[in-house]
Amino acid sequence: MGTSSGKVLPEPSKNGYFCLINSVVNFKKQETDKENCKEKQQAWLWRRRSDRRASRRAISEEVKESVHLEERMTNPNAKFRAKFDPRVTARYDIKALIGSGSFSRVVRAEHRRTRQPFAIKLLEVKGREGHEACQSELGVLRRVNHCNVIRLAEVFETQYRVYLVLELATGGELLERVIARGTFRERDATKALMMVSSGLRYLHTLGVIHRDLKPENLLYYHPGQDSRLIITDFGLACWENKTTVSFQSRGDTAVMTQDADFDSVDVEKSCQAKDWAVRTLCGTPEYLAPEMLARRPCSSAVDMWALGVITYILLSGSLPFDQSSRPRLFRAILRGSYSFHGDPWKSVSSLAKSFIDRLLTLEPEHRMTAEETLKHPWLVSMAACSSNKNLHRSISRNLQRRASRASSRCPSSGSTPGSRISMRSGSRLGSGPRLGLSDRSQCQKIAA
Ligand code: PIT
Repeated sequence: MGTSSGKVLPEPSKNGYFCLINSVVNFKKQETDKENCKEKQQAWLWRRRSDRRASRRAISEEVKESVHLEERMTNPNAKFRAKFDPRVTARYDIKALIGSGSFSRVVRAEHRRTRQPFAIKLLEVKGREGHEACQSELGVLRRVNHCNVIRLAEVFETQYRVYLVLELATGGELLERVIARGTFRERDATKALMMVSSGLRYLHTLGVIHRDLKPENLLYYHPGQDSRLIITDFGLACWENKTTVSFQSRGDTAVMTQDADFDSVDVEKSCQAKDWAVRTLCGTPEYLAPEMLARRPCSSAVDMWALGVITYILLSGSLPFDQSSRPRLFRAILRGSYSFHGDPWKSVSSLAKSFIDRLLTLEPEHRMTAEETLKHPWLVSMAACSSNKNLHRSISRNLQRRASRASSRCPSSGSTPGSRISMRSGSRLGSGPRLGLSDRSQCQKIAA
């Protein structure tokens, strides 16, 4: 490193030296050869200059290469920078990798002209399946505009990659913040849930079902106390069929049937039976609604079930359905068998428990809607009449316990069922599993 093209010059070609010596020797003696040699000299000088230029180019390439190598060794971000289309890098300065999976990466970037920060999600799209999944995600993102839902600024598409320029959320995941605080009371839970419910009410009114609601998909916009909470990751989202979309079992294959007029293209693209496999085979089944497991009609109520699971976690640091094997876990979900036993449930108000019960209701038609959650007395009062007990110690202890159990069961992937209270960056719990982006992308691969 540090080689400068001015100091280390390339060896001139033998021909070049030969011509020079030749011309010096003969210069005075043979006037007649003067013109001849002049031409040769010029040719040599030209060659020498071009040799030098070529060598300089070679050196500068070498220097560049070694700079790249060193950058790659010292800066892990250099590798993914190369993955960006020049159109994207012309407009955005790629700063750092903030999340990655098998087919997607999220980077922090800065708009070169306005200096405004953004998150760019890079999706590797392969084959028809990949394109369709991506178009469906894009279709949803292009239409949403709400303070509790991630906003899309622009999109760049190439044959094999799609770049989603999104608003940048820097406040961390919901559970990260719970852990980071010294205190956590029911009131704090209601604040967060109000924002999620508000985002969900908006999505459901629009006809969007998120279908992958979990704590790691809920990000704070900024690190301040008053930050809004944002719903992200629409990779499994679909448009709700206002009539009925049902899955009928035909042997091993589930077939989607639809009753009446609706935007069949979108629904067909996203609400396919294969999504069931995606969610159950390698997704996060702890948040799956019973009707999804039973392959019954799927509606926005599946998000409300997931919100019930999230509320349970938020107040206790543990999962309502926490069986160590998938068959047992699925059975528990299908029966709706959960309890409020153990720490810290004794200290949690019955209003909060009623909120959870109204969400973890087996029949989707009887489950609270997003609109109804916002009218539930626990949320409306912001837990004013509820327990003011600091639940922080029990919550973090339960989360910590789960993280260490998960990592001892499956140290590398953390993909054992029952291990899924995850934080994308896992910074606080250290050994906790990291799902989120990587998990979903992997599933799309398996399902395709
Ligand atoms: C951020 C910060 C961050 C992740 C994201 C955004 C990801 C957002 C996202 C991911 C999706 C999607 C929509 C948004 O469909 O750490 O600002 O898969």
